[in-house]
Amino acid sequence: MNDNPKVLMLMGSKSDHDTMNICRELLLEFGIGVDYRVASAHRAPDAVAELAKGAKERGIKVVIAGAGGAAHLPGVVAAHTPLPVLGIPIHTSSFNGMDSLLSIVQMPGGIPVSTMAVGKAGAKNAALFAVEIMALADEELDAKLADYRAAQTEASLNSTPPL
Ligand code: RP5
Repeated sequence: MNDNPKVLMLMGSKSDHDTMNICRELLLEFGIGVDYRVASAHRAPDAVAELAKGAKERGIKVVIAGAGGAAHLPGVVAAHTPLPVLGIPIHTSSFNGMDSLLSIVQMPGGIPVSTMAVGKAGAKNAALFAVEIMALADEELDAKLADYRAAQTEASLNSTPPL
């Protein structure tokens, strides 16, 4: 939990933490407060609805939801809030995350969820996507994002193939 969270991060199970924490840590690097919780759409549906319904009023700007398998959490959250919802499909041992991906991506028209890549790349990109959204109205954050991108480009150009 954080004093002034701008991003609400929900995951279906504590078993999603290793992936979701990549996102949390990157948001914290950008100085963005995060409310980080387990809230399962199936095991605790009323709590999920309550968190989603109250998010905007308490100053949350973006919701990031990660789930695996029958991954209904991002869609259920989106049904209860007008805030942008980013979905992270957790990698699964049963179907390599294809189950999570299809559960999150195929939303009915009218209730959008922005679906990230499966697994750790998706967690990283969810953080960056949230930063991009918030940077539209925050010049300081916009400058941090530009620095991040420049450093990433430099690191990429300076890297060499491991021959
Ligand atoms: C989903 O079921 C969770 O998001 C998790 O990825 C998956 C398995 O949960 P556990 O059985 O490990 O708690 O709801």
